Amino acid sequence: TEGQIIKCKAAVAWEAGKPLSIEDIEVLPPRANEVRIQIAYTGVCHTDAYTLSGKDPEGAFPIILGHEGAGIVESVGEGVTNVKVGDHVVALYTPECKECKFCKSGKTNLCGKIRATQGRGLMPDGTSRFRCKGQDLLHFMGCSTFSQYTVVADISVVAITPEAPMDRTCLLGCGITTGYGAAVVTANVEKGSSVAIFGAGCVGLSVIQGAVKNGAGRIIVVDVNDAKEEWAKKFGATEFVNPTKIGKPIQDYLIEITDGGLDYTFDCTGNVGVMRAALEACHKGWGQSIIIGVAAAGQEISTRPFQLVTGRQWKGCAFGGIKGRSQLPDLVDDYMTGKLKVDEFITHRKTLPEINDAFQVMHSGDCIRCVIDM
Ligand code: NAD
Ligand code: AHE
Ligand code: ZN
Repeated sequence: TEGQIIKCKAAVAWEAGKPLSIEDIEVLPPRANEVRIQIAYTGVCHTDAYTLSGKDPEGAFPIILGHEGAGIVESVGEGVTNVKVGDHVVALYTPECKECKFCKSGKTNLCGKIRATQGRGLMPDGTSRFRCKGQDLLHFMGCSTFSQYTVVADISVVAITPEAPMDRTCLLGCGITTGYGAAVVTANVEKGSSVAIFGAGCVGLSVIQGAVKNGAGRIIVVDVNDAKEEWAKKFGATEFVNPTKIGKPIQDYLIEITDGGLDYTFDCTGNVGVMRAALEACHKGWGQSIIIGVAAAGQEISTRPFQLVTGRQWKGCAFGGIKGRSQLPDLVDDYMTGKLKVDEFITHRKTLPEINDAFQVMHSGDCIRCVIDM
């Protein structure tokens, strides 16, 4: 199939707010510095639902969504040296070119090389590799894993050990890595410190896992869904609070029970009111609040500047601050040696024709991650 157009199935989002439709599509061969991947499994992340809803300012249609995928390299374009045909890979929505100002800064995992075209749903040369019914389809977050075959930039892919089961490693493409990295890399939670995590979905549970790894003392989980208490405790949370059942603002409650506030707080909800509460629940003088949740277009955060004047810090991260090509293989190894939980996050499994059901269960509240067998 090298150098040829591949015909396969993909879940196409023709317009905002409508279910995906399974279509026969054409996937063009990879051009220079591009990689064509046969996707084996993909997770469905809350961000896919967010963009499908039409609330993402960068969301455009028709598009092939999905950014949490693992698969096998089918062919590579000219000049590709980091992966080869047959490699088992994870797609990276946060690429790593290792040569731009961002990559060389040592201060961020964001890479600037292809961000502009990625945001417009195009390959780095400004064109698409997907065709359906006579028209081009857009790429999503440089990944488009809701297709049996996809094409990505070579800097947007990392090879991992073929021993690792791809129906698990796909989840390292977003949710698990994001929360774990936010605790371990972005916050770098110290031993004995106190942590509060708002929202116990895949991302929040992964923050717990990172906080446990770094030896945090108190790990308090805040969620409006009582069913998340059991989940939170299973991952190592020491306490659970339902903010609707305490009769006062959650930040006041947390400050009371922690003698002045938390060392670290994390927003894993995407709700700007929660983000404010998370910042204000931080300890005066040093508490840090990390925003992970993605808020809808037009939403803004606010607090009294006095909160920052008195030493609280507001931060945020994408993909947990993890550099995909440099650091993801180590996370996969941690999974293989039993040091990183992954299997525990999978509550549902579906096939590609059932992908709309995955969006349904995601909104139901009892789904942590649904893995799609492509
Ligand atoms: P999820 O829907 O599975 O989990 C969200 C949790 O928050 C749920 O348990 C829900 O009950 C809880 N919640 C909702 N409102 C709440 C409130 N007011 N107070 C407390 N808890 C509340 O979602 P997820 O897949 O874990 O993703 C979480 C967020 O992170 C989403 O906004 C997603 O778009 C974003 N995200 C960001 C990145 C990144 O790189 N920054 C990566 C992945 C996901
Ligand atoms: N396009 C949106 C922002 C969406 C967003 O923040 N995406 C995160 C990843 S969420 C993964 O589930 C991200 O990586 N952001 C950094 C980046 O460069 O996009 C908007 O508001 O425009
Ligand atoms: Zn995601």
